[in-house]
Amino acid sequence: MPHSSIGTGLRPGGPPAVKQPATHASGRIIASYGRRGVLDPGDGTKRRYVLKGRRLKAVCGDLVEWTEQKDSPDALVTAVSERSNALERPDSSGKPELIAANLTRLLVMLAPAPEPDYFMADRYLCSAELMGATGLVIWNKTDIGPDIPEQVATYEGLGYDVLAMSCKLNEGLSQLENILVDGINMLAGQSGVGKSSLINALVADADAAIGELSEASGEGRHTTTASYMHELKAGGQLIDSPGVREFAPVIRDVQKVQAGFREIGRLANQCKFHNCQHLREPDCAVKAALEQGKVSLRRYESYKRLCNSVTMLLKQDH
Ligand SMILES: Nc1nc2c(ncn2[C@@H]2O[C@H](COP(=O)(O)OP(=O)(O)OP(=O)(O)O)[C@@H](O)[C@H]2O)c(=O)[nH]1
Ligand SMILES: [Mg+2]
Ligand SMILES: [Zn+2]
Repeated sequence: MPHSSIGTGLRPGGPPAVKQPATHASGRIIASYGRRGVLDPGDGTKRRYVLKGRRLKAVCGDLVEWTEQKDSPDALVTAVSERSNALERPDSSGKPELIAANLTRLLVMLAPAPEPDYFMADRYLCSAELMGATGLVIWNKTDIGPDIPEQVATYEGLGYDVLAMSCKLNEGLSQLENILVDGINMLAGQSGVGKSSLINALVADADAAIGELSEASGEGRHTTTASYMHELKAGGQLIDSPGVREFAPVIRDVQKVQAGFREIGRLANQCKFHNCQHLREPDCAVKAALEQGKVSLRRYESYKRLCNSVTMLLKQDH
């Protein structure tokens, strides 16, 4: 190869040399909206990306491969690695829609205000069980409601970690930081419970990151409109997500709902019928435990509501 051709952009007799794209590099998706988003290449920078091809789907937490593009500064995502788990919800037509992937923990935040929607909390915890992520409950705003309500204490009784804190008073945050240090954590909960406030407290430059995101997506700044994965000061990642009222786990089989309610799943093998749904069957261990006060009536109501919505979804399919 003649030395003189280097740097001229021309090879004698051949087509113009193009800057050789970097071979495939890996990265982690930290924000996604449609075909575009932001990824972390792992070198302390952030890159905007676009997905290659119609079939690829990427969400927060996904590990991807990407290359440089000739005609754009944006990275081109060419492949998404196999996910260890995925958080999904049904879209408006009932089809599963991916929300986040590769989660270590799913944190459900509740507060004295807005009034807690325990059914929503149960649905998130059900998803955590089914996808194999650790479910955790956060009781925020202890400055306005210091006592953990009985319904929240119920989660503790089931073996979930329950953490009380106040973002406003900066109380209880370091305990949470210590739990989140390893892995990818996702924060879920009703609009207004304080998810973004917690992110602001635990992340060094959350505002900057959110600013970047709204710039790239054209959305406003305050109520969270898209998921964003933040790097925590103390280590670990935390995904902030918009408060969605209609969140539900994607379940296509009523028999599977009980696997998301650990106290119900545990009792199932003591029922008379192996396929007992714990609704109207005789000699049901779950109903017996309910009568003895060993299973919370509210949790059981959540279980029934979820069974009903799965049944409705299945009817829609036909
Ligand atoms: N009193 C009190 N208010 C809080 C606390 N944490 C957050 N807030 C307030 O609650 C309101 C909502 O907080 P956000 O952090 O925006 O709530 P969010 O969960 O991100 O809401 P969405 O983005 O809409 O889902 C704000 O006015 C916060 O200042 C707290 O510990 N105590
Ligand atoms: Mg928010
Ligand atoms: Zn039963």
